[in-house]
Amino acid sequence: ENSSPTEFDNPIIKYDTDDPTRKKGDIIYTADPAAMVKDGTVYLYTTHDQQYKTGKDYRMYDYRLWTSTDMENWENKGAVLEYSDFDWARGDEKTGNAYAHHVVHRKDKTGKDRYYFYATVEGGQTNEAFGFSIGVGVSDSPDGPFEDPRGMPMILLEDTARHKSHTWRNIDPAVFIDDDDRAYLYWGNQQLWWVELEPDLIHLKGEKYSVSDDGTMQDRDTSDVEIHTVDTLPNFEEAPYVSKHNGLYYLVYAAGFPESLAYATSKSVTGPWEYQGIIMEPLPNTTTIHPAMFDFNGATYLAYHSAELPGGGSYRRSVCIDRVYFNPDGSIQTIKRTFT
Ligand code: FUB
Repeated sequence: ENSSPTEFDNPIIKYDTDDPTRKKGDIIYTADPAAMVKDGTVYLYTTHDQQYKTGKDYRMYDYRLWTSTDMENWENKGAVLEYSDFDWARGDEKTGNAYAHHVVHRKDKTGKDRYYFYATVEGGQTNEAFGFSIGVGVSDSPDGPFEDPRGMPMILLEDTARHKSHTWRNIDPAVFIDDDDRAYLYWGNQQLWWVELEPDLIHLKGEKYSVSDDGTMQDRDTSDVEIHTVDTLPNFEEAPYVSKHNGLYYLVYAAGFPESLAYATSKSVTGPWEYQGIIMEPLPNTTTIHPAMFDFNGATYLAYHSAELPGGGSYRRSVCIDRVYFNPDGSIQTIKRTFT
């Protein structure tokens, strides 16, 4: 219990430097936390808000990594992936391109560690349409570099055209690997979708394709891929995150707008998901909240973002962490925010 803090110096990420003489200009705005735990270390991957103070939309170019072994001290590992690392990404210095992401780890058949970075990036549509796609980068190190083994996105506008047809519907990937080693990708804005992944974690189950000389895919065909929807989550807005605690599956998500934090539970990773309620109300200065729920050293934590640093706002957010406490029936208590 000593190693599981109950209060946090929120927001936990404030500066883009470890130099103790830091200045106001060293403030970094981070959002959309995704946690990966491995060998006694928490790897917290965040997006990076680079909007000017008065800007009216997201400007996001790279993904940042912060690591901790005690949940109190965070080491700044810098940018580990940029939107332009995807050849198919589209954007320029005026547009934001790197939305929320998720990172998982698995050993390959030879026992080698592999890290899979699922990212939301604009571009890569088959018909040159504007819109967000979900792509994947793979690395043998948690801090990258991540390389795109597909050469094209995993999820395109055409895959979800039947529901909620706006161009930012395919955002916010969350991958969960179940105890039987089967893996699932969840994502969506205003509609939650999920699909099973192939054991290689880079193809959708049932996806057909041929491979070109450089090993990347071409002629992608997803007509045999089963894309499921989850329709039991009231006010589902975005940012799904699936985890398992004490034998029960939890799906936390951003609900409504401005966003609250809601959750559902299930006995199976494929649902049905039973709505359980709101555990955090909208936060100061930001319309979004983007949760990640994870275990570390025997305790459960919630990472999310507020916008409470000087100059903060909906496009200049800050990652926070607080503890999650379960009731005996598995329900989650309202999250108590802490500031040390
Ligand atoms: O950070 C950009 C977008 O805002 C994310 O993809 C959403 O989850 C919301 O936090």
